[in-house]
Amino acid sequence: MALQGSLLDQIDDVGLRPLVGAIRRVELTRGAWIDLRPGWLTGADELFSRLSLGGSAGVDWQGERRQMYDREVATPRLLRFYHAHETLPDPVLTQARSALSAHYRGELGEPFTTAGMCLYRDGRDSVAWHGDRIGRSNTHDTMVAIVSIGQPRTFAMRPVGGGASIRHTLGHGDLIVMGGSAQRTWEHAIPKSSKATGPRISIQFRPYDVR
Ligand SMILES: O=C(O)CCC(=O)C(=O)O
Repeated sequence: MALQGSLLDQIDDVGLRPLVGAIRRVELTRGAWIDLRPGWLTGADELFSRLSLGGSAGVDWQGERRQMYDREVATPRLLRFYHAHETLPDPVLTQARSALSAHYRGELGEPFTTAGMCLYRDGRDSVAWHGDRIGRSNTHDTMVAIVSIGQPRTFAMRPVGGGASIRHTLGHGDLIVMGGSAQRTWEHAIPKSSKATGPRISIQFRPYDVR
């Protein structure tokens, strides 16, 4: 997988910039909101290299299959889900989870615990419109925080039941947090791209029993 690096990433060690004072909140409809913190993670290209290695040095990426009408097809992205008790594949991800838990403690009332990871190998990899509605997020407000590294991809959101979609281009260490009712009243997707597109990894931090 060829990653075209960002100049900014090349001059930074892997780490985190501050959250306080650097987050922009966008209120959506029906009690949903997003927080945006571009370039939160520094050294994103270096982290990408570490995580995209297979085997013991990186992440044991797994393909998934799903039933589509009468045939089984491969899900178009690779995945690895880290349960709360598992060690995350890089110390900076543990720091990121702690920093998010500390920053949102008052508003969320509980820590982020799990880390879902997705590898989009090129523009053909994608995820269709959905809300993260397994568990308490099906009935309660919550937060899902996503850090994107690698090539930027469109992160699209639209209201459930219809309405204009919004789009943000996320990669190279950008953070988006979906909050309030966003998992119930809005949907999100990473659309396919017909342009030449390098690989992207997203890391999603969620509280217990939200998926
Ligand atoms: O890759 C992303 O940023 C979104 C991932 C996502 O929506 C999911 O895995 O539920």
